[in-house]
Formats: sequence, C-alpha cells, structure tokens
Amino acid sequence: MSHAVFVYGTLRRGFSNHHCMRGARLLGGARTRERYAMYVEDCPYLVQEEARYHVMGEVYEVSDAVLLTLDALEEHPRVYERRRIQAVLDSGRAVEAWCYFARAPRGRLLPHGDFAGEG
Ligand code: PCA
Repeated sequence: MSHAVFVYGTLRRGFSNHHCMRGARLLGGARTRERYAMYVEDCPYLVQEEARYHVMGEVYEVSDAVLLTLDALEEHPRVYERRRIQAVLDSGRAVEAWCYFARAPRGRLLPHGDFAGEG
C-alpha cells in the first residue's frame, strides 16, 4: 500500500532527514490548501490551529515501511502527530496527504510558510 505524504521541513530535498525518503516517489512540489503557522527552533513545527499562510513543501508517495520509519522519526503521535491535509501540487492537482503537525510548537514564528526561505 502507498501513502501520500506532504513534507515541509527536514524531510524536504536538501535537508537533514531527506535520506529517510529513500525509495519514495516524488509527486512534486506543493503547498497546503489551508493556512497554518510554522515555528522554528532547530526544526520546524507546524501548527494547524493557527491560520497564517500556505506552507510550501513536497508531496511523496511512500510505502508502508517508509511511513513507519517517518512515524518513528517524528515520534508520532507524541511529538508530531500525523494528520490528513489537502495539498496542491505545482501542477495544480489537489491531493490528500499525510502531514506531521507539532503537538507543542517551539521556537520563533516564521513570517512565511517556507522552511527553505530566509526569515
Ligand atoms: N520533518 C517533517 C515534519 C517537520 C520536520 O522537520 C517534515 O519535513 O515534514
């Protein structure tokens, strides 16, 4: 079985945990359909209850095994909780995907929804 996952932080291309996406198929760059807030300490913490901006990331299709690896990495459901969201691919196609939200955000509020951007 495969699962679509929207990643917005260290799992993105070029970041520290991206190697965990090995074997995953990139569906494309994407943004969230809804607005959220992102706090950053060493890694980003997404908050679902605070509607500020669309969040940029990538959507991957992953296997059961990779999803379990990601759950362990993100310490779902204790530290991050995996929830369903709507994402919009750069192509314009809407997809439903899993996303890891922070249970207790830490750090400072990013002024925009792109962990790869400055600020
Ligand atoms: N890793 C997950 C959630 C936050 C993080 O740093 C991600 O990239 O989506």
